[in-house]
Amino acid sequence: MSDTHTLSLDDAWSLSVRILESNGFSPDHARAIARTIWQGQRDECHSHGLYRLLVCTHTLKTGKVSANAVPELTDAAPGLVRVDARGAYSLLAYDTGRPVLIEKARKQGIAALAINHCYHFSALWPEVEAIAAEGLVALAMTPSHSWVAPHGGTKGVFGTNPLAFAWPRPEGNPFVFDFATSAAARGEIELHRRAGKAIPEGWAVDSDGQTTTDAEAAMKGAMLTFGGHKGSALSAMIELMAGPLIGDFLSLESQAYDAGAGATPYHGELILAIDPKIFMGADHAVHSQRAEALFDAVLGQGARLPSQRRYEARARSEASGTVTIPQALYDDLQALISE
Ligand code: NDP
Ligand code: PYC
Repeated sequence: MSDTHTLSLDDAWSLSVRILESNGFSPDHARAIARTIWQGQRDECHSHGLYRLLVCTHTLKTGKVSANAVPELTDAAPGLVRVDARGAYSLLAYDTGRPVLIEKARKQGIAALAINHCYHFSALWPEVEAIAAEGLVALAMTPSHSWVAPHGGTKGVFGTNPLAFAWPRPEGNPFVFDFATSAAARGEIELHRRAGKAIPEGWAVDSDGQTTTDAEAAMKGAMLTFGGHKGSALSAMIELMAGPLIGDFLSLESQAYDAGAGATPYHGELILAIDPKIFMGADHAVHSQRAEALFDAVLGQGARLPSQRRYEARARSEASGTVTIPQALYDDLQALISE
């Protein structure tokens, strides 16, 4: 028997919605969650693709996340829209706040969306890409659980704290990067554990503070930041900007709130949108071309842009109309369908 399973893109969508709805998520939440999971799988971001259905349904079973809370939007200031997710996953809150964020950024050049009281499991690139599709520059960040040791330490303080950025381009896909500020996303370690594979050195230390390549020991110990003290400082910035600044939890507080349930992290998210037409002024087209020269200088020497792999994966999935996942994951997903 093959150790992989191929599904059509349509079946990946309907399987995701069916699992989420049959486990109790409201249709609106199920669709908002399924959209980001489906996009992740389509772009071969396996740590935030169909695998996350296991995480979302587990979190629902812990009784922590709301399956049906309706997000509450507040127009907090000319440059700030807040959406209270009211204890649900972040995606519906993001969908609720994005149109107002875009309108505000277009009106005054820059605006922020603060999402509060949300469970957050998703990749951030779908969010910044959606804002770039409107011609705006976007930056998004969020804490998680305190799995990551500060540079020089061995105990978790920071989350895996992703940072995502999108820059709209005159032609084609936007320039997008999206990375955890840990050496790798927690999801990558989870996938290594599921596959019984060793993790690379430099990702984590065990509970005695010793470097480890054992995924299980890494999950019990502490993850490490990317780029040493630089990733550590960026991670601290994300804690502050998407934590206390917006009146929400740090990763340490999210971990304490979890109280061993093993649920998705619970905290806030900060998303900024900038209208380049307002910032660049009358010479917008000229400055936009200068940005293109930067990308040409990268590509011209054989280096690649971030998201190039992802866009190629997207084109491949769309051409074949399919996605492929491990058979063991497919079996686990089938077991999640409750009638
Ligand atoms: P990766 O290290 O796989 O990739 C990070 C970024 O670097 C991507 O934009 C990637 O583009 C780019 N990149 C990779 N290799 C190169 C290269 N050789 N040259 C140029 N660019 C390159 O991601 P992470 O493991 O750090 O994160 C994975 C996902 O996990 C992210 O989407 C993140 O949002 C999510 N996450 C979510 C969290 C949450 O709390 N919600 C917490 C932590 C992570 P490409 O994709 O094209 O390779
Ligand atoms: O992969 O680090 C991760 C992660 C944390 C929360 C969601 N994904």
